[in-house]
Amino acid sequence: MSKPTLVIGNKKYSSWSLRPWLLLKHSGIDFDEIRIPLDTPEFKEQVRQYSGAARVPVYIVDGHAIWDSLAIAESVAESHPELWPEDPVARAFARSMVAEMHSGFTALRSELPMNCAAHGRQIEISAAALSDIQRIETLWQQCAAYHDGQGSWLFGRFSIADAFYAPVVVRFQGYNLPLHKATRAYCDMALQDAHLRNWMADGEAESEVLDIEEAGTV
Ligand SMILES: N[C@@H](CCC(=O)N[C@@H](CS)C(=O)NCC(=O)O)C(=O)O
Repeated sequence: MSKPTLVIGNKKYSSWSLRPWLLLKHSGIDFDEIRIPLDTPEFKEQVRQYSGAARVPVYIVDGHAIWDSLAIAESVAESHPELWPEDPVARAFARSMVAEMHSGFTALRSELPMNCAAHGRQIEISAAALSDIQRIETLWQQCAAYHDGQGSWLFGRFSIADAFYAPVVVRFQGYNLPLHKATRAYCDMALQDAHLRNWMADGEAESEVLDIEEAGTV
């Protein structure tokens, strides 16, 4: 059997690519990476070789493509059930907040692009983006009720919820935002994670600059 492959976009900007990449790393799965830079004339043609949806990420296992970050996460969790909290109530909460991330937070996502090269930038945000941030802070606080007592991630051990909110951690360190102490503590812990640090370092080293993803002032 060949090694699985994850097709990703720019590490600097591709928040949807970061999610499966991080959970694969935390699962100890050995995989190859194919990086297709976003926003180029060739992007669609290149990514269509792997998925008709023409978006990254795409995960290829035994020649079969799994596209969309949530489908990849659920597929990986079939052989790595520890990626979800063990307790069914905690697991349902984790699944709900992952689904909410996957389908929502549009103001946050459009006004505060994930940018691994941004650190503490000044930015003006709308009431809608502030409301998204407050909702995320509430969710993170609510996770404490389901903590398994084993670590500092949202549910204790690292889970798909941490992978799905990792781009939010990158955003929260990228822009100067009014955040609760508990939010900062979770972000500081996550930013110490060796895998997330590697991704961010690779992203920061990338030479492409996409104006549409650049927000805030240094
Ligand atoms: N729902 C998809 C979203 C994937 C997505 O929008 N990926 C972006 C990069 S972060 C992309 O491929 N953009 C290129 C395009 O839409 O042309 C997922 O969860 O994987």
